[in-house]
Amino acid sequence: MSTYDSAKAQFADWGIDTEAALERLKTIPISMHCWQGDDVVGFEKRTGTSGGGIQATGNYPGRARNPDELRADLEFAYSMIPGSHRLNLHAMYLDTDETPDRDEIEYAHFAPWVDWAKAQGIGLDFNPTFFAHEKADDNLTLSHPDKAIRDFWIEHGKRTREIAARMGEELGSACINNIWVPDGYKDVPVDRMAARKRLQAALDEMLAPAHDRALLLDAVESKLFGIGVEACTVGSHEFYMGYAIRKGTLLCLDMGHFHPTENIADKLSACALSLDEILLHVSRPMRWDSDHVILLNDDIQGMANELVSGEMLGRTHIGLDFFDATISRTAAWAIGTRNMQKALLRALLLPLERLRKAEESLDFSIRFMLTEEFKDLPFGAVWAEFCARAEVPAGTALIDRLDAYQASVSGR
Ligand code: RNT
Ligand code: ZN
Repeated sequence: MSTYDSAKAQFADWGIDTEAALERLKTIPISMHCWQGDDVVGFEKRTGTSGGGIQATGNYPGRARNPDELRADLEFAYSMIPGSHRLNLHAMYLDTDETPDRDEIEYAHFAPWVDWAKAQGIGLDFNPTFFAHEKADDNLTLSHPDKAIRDFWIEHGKRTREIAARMGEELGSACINNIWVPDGYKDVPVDRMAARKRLQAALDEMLAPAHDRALLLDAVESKLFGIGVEACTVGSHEFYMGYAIRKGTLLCLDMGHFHPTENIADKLSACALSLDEILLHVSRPMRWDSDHVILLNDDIQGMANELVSGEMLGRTHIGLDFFDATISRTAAWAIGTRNMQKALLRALLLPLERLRKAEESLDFSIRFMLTEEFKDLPFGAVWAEFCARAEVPAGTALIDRLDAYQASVSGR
């Protein structure tokens, strides 16, 4: 009997069909973020400033310096990840010899990405870039008191929506355009209301042009605090939660954007009752919004369990948001994305019916015994089978491949 067949039999003893779990896992796309590949630098041919509190730490060799290098790295990373996924692109990753400012970008500047995505058979997601620009140096963009600066960023946002809608059309799959602005104050502001009213009005204007939801899905992402915005973030969770419900946009829950002791998995069902669709930025905050590469830890597992038990997979879009420049960037993508998939697989293999029954009948002893005893089941064998069927390596073979690729790019 093969290792997988033996695992399959063990799960079957608990009434769980591993084949059904594997089939389901195949259908769940993960939107991999382009910015892990180059430390959130982007390809604008202008001297950008980092700004917005977004900065990768480390100087590991092999950073992608241009779109071709980034695409080569992405192709390799996808080939190490079972299943079919998406790419999440930021507007600062344009691929053109032209030098448009943020309020001048057009679809043509991103067309090479779409051609590539078509050839790869993957969908694209998109983001306006409201940081790393001199007009964001005050850590204020859409809520800036200066109307000219607000208008500049509104125009940027409108253009990204047009570009995203065209991407969705070309690829036959709705493109999520996720809005995150760094706006906030280092020290205690006097008029939070005024700032929030400006942000609200700017968002209204940016989102006014109607687009087909089959092509474009707008999302808004909140944050609690960050470097330089310790006292107040204009686009806080409450701000965007209300905004998304009123305007019918997606709400993006970034796992690093809450107080470090908050449980983001717990928020899913609570938010989902008032929202049609949700976007996740799966990330790992360590003491603060540090964007560490995700581990297969309790936070990630808790999120996957909620997605499955709350039946929210059909309306939750899973995106990743981490960046670490102290390790191989392609390994970060491959291992991080695989961790999300492993968590989903484990969630799909849970004895949910029995657990639910125990909880409904207030038999918390059985619930406790089941969850803990279940941890001994051979999940690894089912995961290895998933990789083998997708012709993707696992174990030492995976490590050898990741290591060899890193060696091939470390001379950059
Ligand atoms: C920043 C947000 C945002 C960014 C990316 C690059 O705190 O998490 O999602 O990480 O847009
Ligand atoms: Zn995020």
